[in-house]
Amino acid sequence: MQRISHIVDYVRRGERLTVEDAISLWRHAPLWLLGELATNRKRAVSGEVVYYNRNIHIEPSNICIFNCEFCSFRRRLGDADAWSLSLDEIEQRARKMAGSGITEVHIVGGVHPDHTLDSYCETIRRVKRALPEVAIKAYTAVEILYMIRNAGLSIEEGMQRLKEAGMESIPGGGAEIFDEELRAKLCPEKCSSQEWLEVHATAHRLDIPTNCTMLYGHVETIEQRVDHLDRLRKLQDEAPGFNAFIPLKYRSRNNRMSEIGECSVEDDMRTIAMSRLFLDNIDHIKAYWVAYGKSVTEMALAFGADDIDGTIDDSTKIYSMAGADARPSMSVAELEALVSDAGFIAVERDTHYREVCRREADEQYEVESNI
Ligand code: V47
Repeated sequence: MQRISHIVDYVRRGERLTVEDAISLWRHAPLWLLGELATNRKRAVSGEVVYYNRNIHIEPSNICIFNCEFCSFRRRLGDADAWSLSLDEIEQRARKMAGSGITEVHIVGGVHPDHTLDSYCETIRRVKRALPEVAIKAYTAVEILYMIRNAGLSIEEGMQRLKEAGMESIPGGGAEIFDEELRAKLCPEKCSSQEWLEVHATAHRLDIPTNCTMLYGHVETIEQRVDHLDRLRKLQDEAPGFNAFIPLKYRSRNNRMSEIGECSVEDDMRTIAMSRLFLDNIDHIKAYWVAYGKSVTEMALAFGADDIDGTIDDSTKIYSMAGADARPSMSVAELEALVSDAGFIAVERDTHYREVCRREADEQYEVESNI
């Protein structure tokens, strides 16, 4: 405990946690103390504010050439419940949302063997054509690497093409867990940790902001979690551009690791708090309500999270297929109530964490300059 109080003292002073001390704090600090420390850090970054957005996901296909142990979403070409949307269907889906006030479309799916860089770019253009005002957050590093390699381009060249097509930011998926030995067991076919980091570093150098994630609560150790956070923190020091970190709780239904079950809510809270404390150079920690459910998300706001994601409008299947809420959807009133019930002020943000100010009468919105 003496060692812990030394760590707590320097964390309170705002100094950077070392890897070794982060492991000790994670293991031994009482939960209430992690909540207090993380909330103080959160307040220094975003005050009393907790962000949400108005968004939908488009998942063009669940067909994937990879077969990760934890994935409940993936199907093989020809499976009865596989789907693949045509470009027209994607555009129609986007068009249905015209006038709804959404500010972001998150596009991500399986790595389909027939999709190419051109078809990925065309997907973005079609969504942009239907919803010109909306920001496109598209494709995990895993999808990006596959399409760019197949096109015979460098990461930078491929990314430029996606940017020209209208991709404004990149979501954080595909990071899973960086530890090479564990990654080889969980998702051996996926891009390496080094490659994932390289895609995000290249995006940052091209002024494309990205998010980052960690899949936790399966068979990884605390050391492997801290190692994962450490690699993200180093990248952000070298090539800043991560907007948000999203700890993704492993959900156990309908996949090959189901027998492991799910980690406790206490583990979720410790993970959120430690992410806030360790990642001193990433402003936003997102408690993704679709993965956690509403009550755990509300609790996460007492452990340093300052973002809960958005309205979703029943547009993503990744978590429902793994055992979470079957039809994820939240109204703006519900999102705002969740935040105010936790004692914070709900603020609608856009993809770049700028406050969205709406004029009630016509639902027009303006974005405030950087906050
Ligand atoms: O990379 C897959 C994870 C990720 C399971 O950037 C699972 O704003 C838990 O990255 N249990 C995709 N997780 C989702 C993602 C995401 C979601 C919301 C917002 C953002 C953002 C990014 O989902 C995958 C993988 O790590 N995943 N299967 C599972 N059974």
